[in-house]
This record gives sequence, structure tokens and C-alpha cells, in this order.
Amino acid sequence: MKAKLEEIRQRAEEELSKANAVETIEELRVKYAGKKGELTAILKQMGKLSPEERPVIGQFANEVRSYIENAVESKKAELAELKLQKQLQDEKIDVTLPSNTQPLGHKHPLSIVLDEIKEIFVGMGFEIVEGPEVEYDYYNFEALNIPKDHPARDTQDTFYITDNIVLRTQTSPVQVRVMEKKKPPIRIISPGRVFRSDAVDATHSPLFHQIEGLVVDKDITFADLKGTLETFIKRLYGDDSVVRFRPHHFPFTEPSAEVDVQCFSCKGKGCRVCKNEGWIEILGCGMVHPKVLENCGIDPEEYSGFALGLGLERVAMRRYGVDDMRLFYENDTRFLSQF
Ligand code: 2NM
Repeated sequence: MKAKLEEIRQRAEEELSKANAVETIEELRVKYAGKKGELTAILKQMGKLSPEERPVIGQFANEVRSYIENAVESKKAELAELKLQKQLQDEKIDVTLPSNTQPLGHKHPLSIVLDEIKEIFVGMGFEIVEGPEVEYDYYNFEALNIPKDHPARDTQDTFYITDNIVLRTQTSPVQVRVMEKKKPPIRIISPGRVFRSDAVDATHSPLFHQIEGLVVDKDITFADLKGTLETFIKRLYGDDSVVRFRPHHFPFTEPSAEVDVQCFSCKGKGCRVCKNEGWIEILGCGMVHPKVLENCGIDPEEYSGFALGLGLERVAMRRYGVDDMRLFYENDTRFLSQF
């Protein structure tokens, strides 16, 4: 009987060593050490043994059972470990591999320059105001002292929607609306799109961007205009910029001026950048015409003001050395990604 038990142990050991699935191992456990297994079958025959043999064989049978049970457990653990190792190997992640990156968009060059200009004026206490792009003739022209026969009203320049509605040709109508509503002091800039019926070329587009500024208060003089604009230009182009005011004419300001900055490229000597002028025109400005103030319900005897206007595209073209403004509108990422 002992030999038979020993034979069972050996067979169990051998079969276990060949098993390589948890299910097979479990089957072997049932086959050898289970309730209806081979060991139990042997033990059922214990009654045939002599009283002296019974405890000896009984103890040996128990040893064989725990031997098989231990072997089953360690084989299971061994397989679990192998499975884990294989999984770790298969699911290995190389954290140093580059990821699939999404191309990132960024600010348009016109927005970069616009934000910079807004920041400068906001720093001087100006508020930013926007208004409609489709305007009444009255706000775009009439209130601004541009009479019916003025060349700026020519159908060649202005997009007419109806007889008395236009696409704004400047952002000054926004300022007229503010002056109508608000009692001075007024300190605003109005950036936005403006429209003129121009043929497209390197320096003209039917849609472009303007920033206009307006200050109205008691005792505002041309000195305030000069100080504000010098500060603005030095912040935009650098503290060593040289600024000059040149007399000009606008219907909505009197007196009026154009402001030039000395060419940064040749320091005033004349070169290609400034077309041999030595100076580069930056903006137009002037003291708000008394008639304009009056049109907006502001008493020109009590208040005075100055205004200015500049084109965003021209500032950005100079800033980045872009020689064709159409590039700003084409949204070619090969162009845009350079800023
Ligand atoms: C310019 C030049 C000079 C201007 C005038 C006004 C308003 F509404 F106050 F009358 N806004 N902007 C102005 C003055 C604009 O652009 C070259």
C-alpha cells in the first residue's frame, strides 16, 4: 500500500511538472488529492490493514497529500509569475518615445500688433470701444463734417448698402456715437475693420484695420495731442524714436497733422525703407473740429478734444518687414507661423 502511495506521489509530481496551464493543474489536484481522487480511493482500503500498519500508512498518506497540495500551489504560483512577466514584457511602454503632437495655432501678426497698441493706450487710461461695421451715412460722414460733395464720399471709395447706409470707411463713427451718449471726459480708442472700394494690390485692400483715438475734456490742447502721440510712438517703436508733426488737412479736425517717425533704417538719411524720404508716416491726427463736437451735442466753448487715426496693416508691415499686405489675409500657415 505504501508503494502504491509512493507511486501516486511520483506520477502526480511528473504530471505537474509538465503542466503549463492553471486549469490543467487544478484537474491534477482533483485527480490525485480531490475528494474522489486516487488518494481517497486508497485510503478507503485502510480497513483491510492491521491495527499496527494503519497509523503508519495513514501518516504516510497524509504526507503524500500535503506533498501534492504543496506542489500544486507552488506550480500555480510559478505559472502566475510567468504570466505576469510575459504581460510586463508585452505591455512595455517606452516613455521616451515622442508623442503624436497636435500642431498648435498662434496669434495672427495683426493681432500681435493690435494687442500691443491697445496695451499702450490702456496704460494711458484709454478705454476700448467697438461699434457697427455697417453704418448710417450720418455717422460715417455727415456728423464728421464730411459734406455730401466731399471726394471721400465718392462711390469709388465707399461701399453703399442703401442711399443712407454704408460699410464704414473709418472707425470714427464709433467715436461720434460715444460723444453723443457720454458727457466728457472721454478717452477712448476704437479698433476695427473698415472698408473702401479699392483695387487689391500690395498696399491696398477693400478691407483693412484702423485704430482711432479720441480725447475730449475741458482745456485739451494740441500739447496734449503731441505728448500723447510722442509717448505712444516711443512705446511702439522705442525710446530713441524721433517724431515730427507735419501740417495736413482732415475735414473732422482743425488744425490737423500727420505724424512721421524718423526712418529706423537710415536714421533720416534716406534709404529704400523710407523711399529716400528719411521719414515714415505713422498716423493722422488733429484737434476735433468744433462742428463735430457740436454735431454730437458737446459745447465747443466748454470742451475741446484731439483725435488720431492709424492703419494697423501698415504698422505690422513695417514691424515685420512684410512688403505685401495680402499675406495678412491669406492665412497661409507657412507665412503665419513665422511670427
Ligand atoms: C484720423 C485723423 C484725424 C478722427 C477724428 C475723430 C472724431 F470722431 F473725433 F472726429 N475720430 N478720428 C481722426 C482725426 C482720424 O485718421 C487718420
